[in-house]
Amino acid sequence: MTASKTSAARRTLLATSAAALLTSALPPAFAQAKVLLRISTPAVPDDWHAKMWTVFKDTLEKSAPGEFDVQINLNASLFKQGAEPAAMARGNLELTTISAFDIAKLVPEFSVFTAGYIVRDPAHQQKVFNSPIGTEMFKTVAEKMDITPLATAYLGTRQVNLREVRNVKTPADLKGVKLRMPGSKEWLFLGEALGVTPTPLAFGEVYLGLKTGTIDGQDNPLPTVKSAKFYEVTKQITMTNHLVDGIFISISNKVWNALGADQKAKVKAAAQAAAKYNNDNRIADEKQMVDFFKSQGLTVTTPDLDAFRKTVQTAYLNSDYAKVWPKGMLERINNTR
Ligand code: KDO
Repeated sequence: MTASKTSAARRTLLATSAAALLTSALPPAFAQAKVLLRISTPAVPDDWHAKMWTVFKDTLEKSAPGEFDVQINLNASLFKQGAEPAAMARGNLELTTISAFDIAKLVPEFSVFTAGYIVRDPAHQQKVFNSPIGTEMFKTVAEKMDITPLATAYLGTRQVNLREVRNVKTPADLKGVKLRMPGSKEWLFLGEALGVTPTPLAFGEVYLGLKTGTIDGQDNPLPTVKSAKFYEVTKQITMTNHLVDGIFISISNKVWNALGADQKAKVKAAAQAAAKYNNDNRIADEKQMVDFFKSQGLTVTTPDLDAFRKTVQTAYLNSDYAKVWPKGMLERINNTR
């Protein structure tokens, strides 16, 4: 071996052992690629179900330092509202919140949770989804949609929010009102059941629609009416309480199935911490929000709730949706206390 070849070999050896030293000095997570968790949601930054993703990220960073690369995308900036399940199926998205309406498109029996006046309140919602009902329904979701629901977040109780003051006592009083609903037939049916003329529009376009008058109103829980600033462009909130709405923090099975048992437990715990943060804050907020809207000059009215309940429930029970609800499911939900 010539002198120059010997010193080149020595340099290579030195470099290799330095790299080996560096690698062995690093925690194992840095030696491997981080697991990418891209999140997409239409939620606005000020909303609790947007802020909860930071809780998810921080919780996971504490329990599994350096193992996950959590990327939060709000305002539907990555995928438009409702397009998330398809993006997950294509492998372009790992995590999102899915509504019962999005699930019902692919798992028709889930439409029982899109029906008005079935889930009674946030506590009932948690009990239902943490009971065997949730386990069974989520199993079907995992099989048919290739996603795993990790936690149930309370979106809030949906109310009717109108541009102009109107005397609304019963569903008949909403006849002809162009009420914006998210754009799928399951959502539009909820609008029909309420007695309005449902008008599909993406969440991000609602503020302008209300401002310009292309729609007469929209329905959402009070915390969303505040965070998306719909109160600036509307004059009335009618407290119909028509849907105790839930969204499900869900992960694509493509990434879920590749995780170890320990990682799965940590991701699930982070999702549950995020949901709890959202739920506690939304529930507290809803309690004191009527005063806020009144202070902003809105009229807040209470309609004949029995009339709304009866009309909406009858519409669902007579619909094709009810035909595919699992036998006895409605009774089981009602009997969950
Ligand atoms: C909405 O578009 O009205 C809705 O409330 C529907 C929900 O399922 C959810 O998508 C929510 O918007 C967004 O997260 C924005 O708050």
